[in-house]
Amino acid sequence: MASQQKVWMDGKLVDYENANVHIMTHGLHYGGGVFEGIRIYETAKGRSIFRLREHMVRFLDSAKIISLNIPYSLDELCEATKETVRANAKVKVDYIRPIAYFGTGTYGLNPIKLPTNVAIAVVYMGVYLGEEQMKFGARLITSSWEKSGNRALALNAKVCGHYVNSVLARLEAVKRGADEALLLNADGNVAEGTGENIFMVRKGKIYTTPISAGILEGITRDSVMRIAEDQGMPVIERDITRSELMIADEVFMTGTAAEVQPIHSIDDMIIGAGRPGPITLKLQRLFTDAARGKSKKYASWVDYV
Ligand code: PPE
Repeated sequence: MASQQKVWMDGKLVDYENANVHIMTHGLHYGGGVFEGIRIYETAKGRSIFRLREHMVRFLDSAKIISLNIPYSLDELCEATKETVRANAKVKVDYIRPIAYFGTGTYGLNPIKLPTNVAIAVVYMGVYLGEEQMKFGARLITSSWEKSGNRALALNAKVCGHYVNSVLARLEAVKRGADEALLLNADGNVAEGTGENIFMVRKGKIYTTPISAGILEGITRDSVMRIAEDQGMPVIERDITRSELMIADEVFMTGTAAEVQPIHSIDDMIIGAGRPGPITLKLQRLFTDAARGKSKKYASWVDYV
C-alpha cells in the first residue's frame, strides 16, 4: 500500500516511495551532509512546530561549517518545512527531519564541485527512550567510546558523519541492556548523550556541560536554560565529571527527540532518590507547556502551520 506521506526534495513534494538518493551520493559515502530534528506538537490551535527558525539557523550554520552551499534562504527553508507539515496533515507524524548533503557528479573526497541536495521529511518519533523511561527515568551507561574532540570534528555542527560516534555508543548501550549512553571527552569530562545534552542538579543548583566540552548546542538545552533562568535558577555551564553525576541529586537529558528525559541510573549507580526529582519535573512541565503553546511567555517558540 502506497503511503500518503510526502517528502520535500529540492523544491518539490514527492511521494515517500520516490524520495530516494543515488548510490554515488557523496554524503552517503563520506557523511558530508547536515541535518536537523524538529518536533511537531498537536495543540489546541492545530499542529505547531517548535522553534523552527532556530533549528533552520543551526541547519544553515552547520552547512556553512562544512562549506555546503544550501541554495535556499532561512525564510524559504522555514516555509518549505511548513509546506511539508501541511502536506502530511493526515499522516501521524511528530518530528521533522531536514537534511542537506553533497550530491553526485565527481568522485573522491573533494566535494567542491558537487551540487547540494536538500530534503525535508516527517516521521513519527513518539517518546524517544520509551514511556516507562520517561515516567521512571532512563538507565545510562558510560560508553567505552570517547566523544570525538574539537580538533577532529566541528561538533557544534550537526553533521551526518559525526553520528558514527553516537551510533557506536548507542549500540553499546543497547547491547548492555541500558537505554542510552553517556560519552566522555578526551579530558575525561562529561560531554553529552548520543543525541541529548545533559544536566545535573546538586544542592539546589543546576549545571550543564559547556560547548567547549564537545557538544551540540542544543535548542532544547537553550529552552530549558531560559525557563530555569526565568524561574530564578540560572543554569551554570561548566565541566562536569562522571563522578559528580554519581552523587548528583538529579540528572536529566534534553533533546528535540528526548525532550526533558529524567535519568534513573548511570552504570547501575542510582541517581538521587531513583526517581525523577522535583527540579527535573518542574522544568519538564514548563517545557512541555511551552512546546504545546500553553505558555504566553514562550509563545514566540511556537509556529502554527
Ligand atoms: N547532542 C546531540 C549529539 C544531538 O544529536 C542532539 C539532538 C542534542 C544534543 C540535542 O539538541 P536539540 O535537539 O537541539 O535540543 N539529537 C537529535 C537526533 C536524534 C536522533 O535519534 O536522530 C534530535 O533530538 O532531534
